[in-house]
Amino acid sequence: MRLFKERRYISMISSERDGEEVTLMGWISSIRDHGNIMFVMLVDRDDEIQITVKRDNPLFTRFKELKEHSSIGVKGIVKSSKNAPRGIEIIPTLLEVFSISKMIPPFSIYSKSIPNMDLRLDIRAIDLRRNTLRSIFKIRYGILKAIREFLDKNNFIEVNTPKMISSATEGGAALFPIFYFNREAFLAQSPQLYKEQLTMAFDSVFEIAPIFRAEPSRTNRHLAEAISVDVEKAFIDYTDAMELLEDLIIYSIEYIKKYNIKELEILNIKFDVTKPFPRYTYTELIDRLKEYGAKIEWGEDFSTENLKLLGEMMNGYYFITDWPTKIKPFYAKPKSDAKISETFDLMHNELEISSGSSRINVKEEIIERMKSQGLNPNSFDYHLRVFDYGMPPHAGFGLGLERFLMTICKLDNIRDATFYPRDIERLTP
Ligand code: AMO
Repeated sequence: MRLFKERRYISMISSERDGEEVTLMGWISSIRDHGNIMFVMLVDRDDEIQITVKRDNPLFTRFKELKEHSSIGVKGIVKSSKNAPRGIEIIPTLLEVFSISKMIPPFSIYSKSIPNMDLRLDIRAIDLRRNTLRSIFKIRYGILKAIREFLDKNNFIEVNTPKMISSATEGGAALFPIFYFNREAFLAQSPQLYKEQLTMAFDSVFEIAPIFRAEPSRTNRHLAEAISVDVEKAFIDYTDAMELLEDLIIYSIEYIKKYNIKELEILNIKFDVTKPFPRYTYTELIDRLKEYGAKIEWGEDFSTENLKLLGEMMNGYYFITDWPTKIKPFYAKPKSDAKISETFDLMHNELEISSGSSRINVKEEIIERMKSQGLNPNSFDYHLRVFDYGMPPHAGFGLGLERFLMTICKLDNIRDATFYPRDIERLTP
């Protein structure tokens, strides 16, 4: 269609184009009808513009029939106007109606008050027209571009690993079983073992892909399907991996500060993030929590209440290092004092956004660790096999993309950091 070819984005229209004829596409965000004059706001993916239709305009009666959310194309003359938003308006000369909306959403996507999450998710594509949400997802895209650019500059290559797998990597509880032809298989909880293997061929690898966790409870920080940024590198240990992760976080923040200025303004976000991020050992924090009167013993994972307490003590990003070996996965490398491991979590206040470790690269040691966690080494034969061919020392981390985005955009609910959230109660849309 000719009209489509002529299309301009609203953000390209400014008072410099005064008098020019332009073609715009989008949907109607609001209509103000004053009898003899109508103001129709047209939005597209990044901006909004006023279309002013007076009674003497031949299109007046056709504009009268339109409803909010309808999708239209408009050809018109750009006119400077002091009273219009952004100082410009469009005087229409042609109207193409693509789709008249039949329903009014059960909430206004333009109001500041945020309606019930489930109501919004039921018509997510409409909810995503909300300016704040569109800003969040543009920042998400900025972060993805930054991560790829950063890792590319550091000589990583992007890989893809199977999402249908035969055995658990992150503990058995949170697995999704699936039918795989005539046998049982699982959705991958992480690309852990594959990314480790790939360091044998490529040295430095990363993957940005879904991970699946059958989380039994509905919380504001867990999804059943999340995106993980997995990074793995040969010939480094967990201290190098922490530095790499820290640099990746800083690089991403600098990137969006440069390329997402408008979105950061809409969300009213300012950053004050510098490195190095503070590093605390697990043992240090247990002692601190105990001083605070918290109920926790060395060897236990932090409960939600204890994480809240930690969140109150901290300000921004920090690492928790050197975790008890027994509460970390079998592939994490124990220190010379085998009770403690070369592991870390990157936290932001009370939220864990990444975890990583030096990995075991000796077959007998990893078999030992599997057994001590009640896992059957035979079901990992496909993985253990490659240890016989020169497995290098290596380390890496998994960064939860949605959780990272939550810390950037200051979101309380992880559902606003993903397009179509999946949780125990939600499998649609
Ligand atoms: P872990 O299980 O800690 O480690 O996961 C890594 C990061 O992924 C994110 N994440 C989640 N985000 C949303 N919903 C979930 N249900 C969810 N589960 C995990 C978190 C978390 O910090 N293989 C290791 C990583 C490694 O050692 O390289 C792993 O999967 O942000």
